[in-house]
Amino acid sequence: MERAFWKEAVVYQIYPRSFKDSNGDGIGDLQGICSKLDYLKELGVDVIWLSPVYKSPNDDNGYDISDYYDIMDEFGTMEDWEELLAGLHARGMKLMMDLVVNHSSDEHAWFVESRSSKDNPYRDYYIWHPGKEDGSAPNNWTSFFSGSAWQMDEATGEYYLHLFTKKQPDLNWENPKLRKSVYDMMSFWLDKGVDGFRMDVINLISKVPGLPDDGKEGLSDGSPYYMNGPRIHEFLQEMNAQVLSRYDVMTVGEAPGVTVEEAIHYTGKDRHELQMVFQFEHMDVDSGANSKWDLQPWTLSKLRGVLHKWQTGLAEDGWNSLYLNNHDQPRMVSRFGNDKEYRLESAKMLATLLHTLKGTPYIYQGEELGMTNVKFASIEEYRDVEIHNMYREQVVEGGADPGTILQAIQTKGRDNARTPMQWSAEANAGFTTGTPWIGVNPNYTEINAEEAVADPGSIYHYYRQLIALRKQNPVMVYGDYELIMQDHEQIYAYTRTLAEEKWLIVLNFTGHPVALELPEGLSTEGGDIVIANYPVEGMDSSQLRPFEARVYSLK
Ligand code: TEU
Ligand code: CA
Repeated sequence: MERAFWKEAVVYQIYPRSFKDSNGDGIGDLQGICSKLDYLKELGVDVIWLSPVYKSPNDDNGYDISDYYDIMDEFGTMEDWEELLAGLHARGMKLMMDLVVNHSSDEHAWFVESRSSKDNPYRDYYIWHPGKEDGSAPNNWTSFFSGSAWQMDEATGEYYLHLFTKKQPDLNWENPKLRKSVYDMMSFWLDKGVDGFRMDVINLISKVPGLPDDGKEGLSDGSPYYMNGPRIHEFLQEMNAQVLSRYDVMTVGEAPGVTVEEAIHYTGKDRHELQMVFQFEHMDVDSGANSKWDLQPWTLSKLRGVLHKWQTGLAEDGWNSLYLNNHDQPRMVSRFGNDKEYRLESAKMLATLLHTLKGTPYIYQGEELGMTNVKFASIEEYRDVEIHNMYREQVVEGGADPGTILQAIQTKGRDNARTPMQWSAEANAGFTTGTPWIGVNPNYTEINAEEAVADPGSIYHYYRQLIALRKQNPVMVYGDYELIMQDHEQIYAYTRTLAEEKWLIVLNFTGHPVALELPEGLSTEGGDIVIANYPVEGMDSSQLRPFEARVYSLK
């Protein structure tokens, strides 16, 4: 067991646009965050991961960066950012910045140069290709955000690659000059005192040479040709040698499509690449084979199967990141809990899972309040480019039933996570004095931070307790994970063991009481409850109540 700060830490993700508006323009900003630092400190989190705050035309809310060295106008100035960093450091917290270097904005100076002529010195900062003989796109890859991943550019008559929107051209990592530019930029921020990076879709940066496709007619998934591509480990090791190893930093790479075997290559002790990756397998348990919009019921067996595989897969080498939602996912309590009859219980149960699996927990803003999915009644109320592109493709061009598609958006759309943080029962949930850039979830009158902080039984206080427990109990961080009752259809149960200390975690994933029968050799007799989401008084050791969660320290 090698101890490390980043294993013991709890991370809190801020999506700045939706966190807190300080000047009434309806958009969250850096001064807004500065005004909430004591709230974060009270919660007890150690690290803030800040979604992008760099200059951006906001085609994808900051994930399209037009200047990596400057701050987005709507969010404030470099001075505001420095104040934020100093405020965090003064409170003993750290700051992880989002590093978005698979692509930039098409408004970045590099791209403006690159597209201007074929012999421009920045031409090879991006991925250009002539069309096929008939003038069609170079290959059949789809963009993550609908349609082809290629866009024809009139200036030079060639196509450029964009795995995300047209306004997010992919950077060419084959070009050593581009790599050097990225490393210089990372050093700039690290020299300013940044404590780490969350790296956006970092496992997509290496594309198979020649950019082949699967030969099928029509658009097709190109991910086999760019996910965990041929030079990915070389690039990350180079980045590590040239930048990361010179600083004491925390790193997590977002890695859609990553397998356990690959994750060990990214995060293994002797690999000198990253500390953690965000894997996506547990986010796929309620999707059909083709798309996240193809709604499928999830089962506990499926969810547990994935989590268990990752727990055991990274037990010896590598390290897990743990998350149940973020700015791209629906709210966890609406997805895996019950946001109606058992919102409180199920949010706490899921929080227990998040904090007692082995790995580093990542909390997404509002999760600690049990914020829920929103149900906007019409497509016009949604803001996300992914949602609008998909709607256009499916409904406007494809003739799909608008009601069915709207339901998929209400269930899976990214805007579920992006409604303003609910601070109080005041107008606009206390997020802004102006008109919020996206609608506030109408349930803010009941679900908000002011209420939660005042109520000792709230989800917020349960998170505080879990975070505090982590600081006092190394078993929560370093204890070995072992699954028990592996086929149970309602209960997820496991133990964590470190030397003499053995914890038992039992989680009822249903809205019904369920009998609790521990396997032979395990007994809660004489054990203590470490934390639970129902009062300890009246606890029946033979039964779990709806969404009940208990953590025992066994004797
Ligand atoms: O997301 C990349 C990604 O693969 C997904 O999470 C994606 O947003 C989701 O599957 C869509 O269904 C990252 C960022 O987290 C996301 O916000 C950006 O839009 C995207 O990269 C492009 O930068
Ligand atoms: Ca603002």
